[in-house]
Amino acid sequence: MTDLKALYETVKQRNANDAEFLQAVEEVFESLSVIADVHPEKLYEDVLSRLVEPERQIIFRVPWVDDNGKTQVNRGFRIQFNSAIGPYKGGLRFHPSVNVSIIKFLGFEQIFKNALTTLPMGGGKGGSDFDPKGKSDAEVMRFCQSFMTELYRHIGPNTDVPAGDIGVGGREIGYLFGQYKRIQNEFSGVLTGKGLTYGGSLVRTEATGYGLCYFTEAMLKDKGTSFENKTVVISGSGNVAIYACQKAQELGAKVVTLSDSSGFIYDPNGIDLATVKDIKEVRRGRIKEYLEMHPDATYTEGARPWSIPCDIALPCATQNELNLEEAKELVKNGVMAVCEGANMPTTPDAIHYLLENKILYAPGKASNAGGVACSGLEMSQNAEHLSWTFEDVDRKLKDIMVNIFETCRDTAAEYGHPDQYVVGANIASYLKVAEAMKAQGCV
Ligand code: NDP
Ligand code: 2IT
Repeated sequence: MTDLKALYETVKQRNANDAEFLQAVEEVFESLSVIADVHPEKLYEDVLSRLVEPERQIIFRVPWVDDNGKTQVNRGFRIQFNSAIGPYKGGLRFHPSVNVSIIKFLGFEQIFKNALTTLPMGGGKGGSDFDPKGKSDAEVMRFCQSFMTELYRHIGPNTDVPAGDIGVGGREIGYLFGQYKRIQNEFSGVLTGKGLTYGGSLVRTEATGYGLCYFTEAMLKDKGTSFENKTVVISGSGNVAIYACQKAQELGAKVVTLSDSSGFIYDPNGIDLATVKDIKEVRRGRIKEYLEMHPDATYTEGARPWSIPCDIALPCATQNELNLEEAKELVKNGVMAVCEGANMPTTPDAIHYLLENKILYAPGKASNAGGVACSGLEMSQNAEHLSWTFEDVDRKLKDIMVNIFETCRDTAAEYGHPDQYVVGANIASYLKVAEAMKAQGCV
C-alpha cells in the first residue's frame, strides 16, 4: 500500500525551501489519506510520486529599461506541472513576493482545480517578481514584451496557455499577446483573459468572482439558505474581490468590507462598488481613497477585515491571509461559511478549526475555479473562431460551478466525510488525473 507519509517526507527533502508548495501538497495528501480507508487500490504510488514533481520548470532573466533609461532585471518563471488531461493551463502572477515555491504551489493547485472544471486543461503557473505598482504603462509594456520574448518558445495554444493572476489583468495580457503574435507571426488562443476586440471571452473578467458566488450559492441552497440578507466580508479589491462583491450584492447580500495590502475599509451601509471600480480599475489607486466619497465608512491601516462580524467570509486577496486567530474570531462572531476566492488563503490550522466548528468551508481549488473554467470556454471559442453571448458563457459558468459543488459534496459523502468539501475536491480531482496518468503509462 502506498505510504503517503514516506512520500511526503521525500517531497519535503527535495523541496526543503518551498514552504507554500509543501503546504499545498500536505493538504492534498491529508485528503488522499481518506482513500486509504475506502479504496486503497486507487492510491497509485507510481502516480503520486510523479504528480508531486513538475513536468518542466523554466526560470529566466527578464531585462528591461525603465523610464529613466536604467536597466532593470527581474526573474521570470513558468512551471508546467502536469499535462495528463490537457495542455498546461494557469495564470501568471506579477508580484515582488513571487518565487519558485509560490509558483510551484499555484501550479500544483491548478492541476486539481482544472480537473474539477471537467474541461480538458492540465496544470501550470508562472509569473515574475516584477511589481507593476507605481510603474508607467510604458514600463509595464516593456517588461511584458521582454517577458514574452523568452516565454513564447515554451507556450502555444495546444501546449501551454497562460492567463492572469495577481498583478496581471487585461492591460498585461494585451501587451503579452501582442508580443507573442509578433514573434510567432500567429494569431491564436495562446493566452486567455484577452480583450474582447482580439479574441477574449465575455464574462472572463467577472468569472472568478461570479463563479465563487455561484459555488457559494449552491452550497447555501443545499443547506436550505441563500445570500439573501446575509452580511458578507470580502478581502482584496482586485479582479476577484470586485466581481465577488458585485454578484453577492446581486444575490441579495450586503457586502461591508474590501481591502488591499495596506488596510481594509468597512462600510456598514454596504460597499458602493462604482466607487471601488473607479479607484481600482480606472485610477489604479488605493482602497483608502474610498473614504473621500464615503466619509461614513472607516479605514483600518495594516489590518485584515476578519474582525468584522459577518455571515459569510470570502477571502479574495492572497495565500495565508486568514489564520487561526482570525478564524476563531470569525466563528465567535457567528460566521456560517468561508469560501475561498484566492488560492490557499486559509492556513491549515484555520481550516481545521473551521471544520471542527462545522463551518461550511469551500476550498479555493473548487470555489475559485470559475476563472479558469471561463478561460477554458475562451479556448473553445478561439478554436472554433466564434464568440458566444454573455448569457451563454454565464450560463455555462454557472452550470460548471454547480457541478463542481455537487462533485465535492457527493465525493466527500461517498468517502465518509460529509460536508468536508475540501476532501471531496481533492479526491475527485486526484482520481481523474490519476486515471489519465495511469492510462498514458510512465511518462
Ligand atoms: P489582483 O491583482 O487583481 O488583486 C489582488 C488583490 O489582493 C489586491 O487588492 C491586492 O492588494 C491584494 N493582495 C495581493 N497580494 C497581497 C498581499 N501579499 N497581502 C495583502 N493583500 C494582497 O489579483 P486577483 O484578484 O486576480 O487575485 C486575487 C486572488 O485570487 C489570488 O490569490 C489569485 O491567485 C486568485 N485567483 C485569481 C483568479 C483570476 O482569474 N484572476 C482565478 C482564481 C484565483 P494590493 O493592490 O495592495 O497589492
Ligand atoms: O488561479 C487561477 O485559476 C487563475 N489565476 C486563472 C487561470 C486561468 O488560466 O484562467
